[in-house]
Formats: sequence, structure tokens, C-alpha cells
Amino acid sequence: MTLYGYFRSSTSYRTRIAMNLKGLDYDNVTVNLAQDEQLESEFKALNPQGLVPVLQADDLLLYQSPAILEWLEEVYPESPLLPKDAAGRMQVRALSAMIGCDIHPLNNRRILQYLRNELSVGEEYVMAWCNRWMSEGFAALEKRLAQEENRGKFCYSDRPTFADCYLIPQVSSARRFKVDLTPYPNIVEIDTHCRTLKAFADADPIMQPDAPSA
Ligand SMILES: N[C@@H](CCC(=O)N[C@@H](CS)C(=O)NCC(=O)O)C(=O)O
Repeated sequence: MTLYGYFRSSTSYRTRIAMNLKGLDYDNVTVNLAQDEQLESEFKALNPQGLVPVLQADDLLLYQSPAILEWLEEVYPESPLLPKDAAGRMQVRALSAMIGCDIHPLNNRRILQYLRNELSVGEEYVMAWCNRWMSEGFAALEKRLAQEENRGKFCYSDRPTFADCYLIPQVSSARRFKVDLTPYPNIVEIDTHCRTLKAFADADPIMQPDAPSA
């Protein structure tokens, strides 16, 4: 399989974590978002939305990371990333959607570039925008995690699920935008635990071939 992505893209990062947790091998193709390669016709032929990730699996071209994760779960059921019971699956998908639908899209590059370049919003206010939506999203997520009776070492139970694949990249992004994480002890605890695991560590942006060397 070939993953078209970018080292710092949260949606590529969540896909890498899921693939690593399932022990799947894949090649990386870099789509450099900093150089707007996602908008070039060559990439738009793969995904007319001009968004990474895209996963090529034989003659299948998969797009939209939530759909990619679901496909991986169906086709590679070993090391499941969803609980066995319907209520558990609902909970994991809901926690994932809190991040994937309601936090990440507001802070995506194209949104921030629009604020900067077309609305002439200064960097200080761009940071404030990101902080606002990440903090609000994390506050609700923290409450959910604190109340979740099935919370274990991970967001749900003692096994990693989709929710952890979504959470860890979003925490990375929050750190990059200097969001204060002290009000979210459950989130920080899960993040700290996940980062001790190879599947998560290998998916980290700094470990990717397109990451700038230190
Ligand atoms: N819902 C899509 C969102 C994909 C997405 O937003 N990708 C970002 C990187 S994390 C991107 O390609 N951004 C390019 C841009 O904003 O121009 C998914 O989950 O795959």
C-alpha cells in the first residue's frame, strides 16, 4: 500500500497510527502541504478535494481518513481498533468524531491560510482562533473521558482504538499551537501512555522521511 500524506498532517498521522497498530507495511509518498502540492493537478487527479491522506491499496484509491480507518478495520480485522459491542463502537466513533469533525477541520491549513491571506488576520489572532477551538473541543472531550466508565490506559478500555488514533495527532497539533493542556489531565495521561508505544512513536511527525531534520 502507498500512503500519500505529509509528516505534520493530523489526518495522515492518524492513518499511520492505525496502520502501524495493525502491523501493515506501506510506502510513503510526500505531498508537501507547505508548498501547496496538494493543489497541483497531479495530486488532484487522486483526490479532487486537494486533501491528504490518500491511500492506494492495489487498484483501490481510498480517501477521507475516517473512511480509510473503517476500511482498514474491515479488511484487516486483526488487532481490532473498535470494541466488539455496538455501544462501545458508538462511543469510540463519537470520541473520534469530536476530534475529526469538530476540532481538526477548524484549524486546518486551508482555513488558517484563508484567515491569513484573504482576511489579513494577523498571526496573533490566528493563534487565538486555533486556541479557541482546540480548547473548547478538548474541554468537552476531557469531560467525556473523565465520565467514561470504560476508560482504561487508552480513551476506551486498555486497548488502543480509533479514538486514540485521532487524539494523539490532535494533542501534537495543540502543543504546536501552544494550547495549555493542564486543564485536561485525562487527555495528557492517554497521550503520555500512547507515546510509549512503538506504533504511535513510529507514526510521529518527527519520524517521517519528509520531516525537516533537527
Ligand atoms: N476529512 C478529511 C480532512 C483531510 C484534511 O483536512 N487534510 C489536511 C491535512 S491534515 C490537508 O490536506 N490540508 C490541505 C489544505 O488545507 O490545503 C480527512 O479526514 O481525510
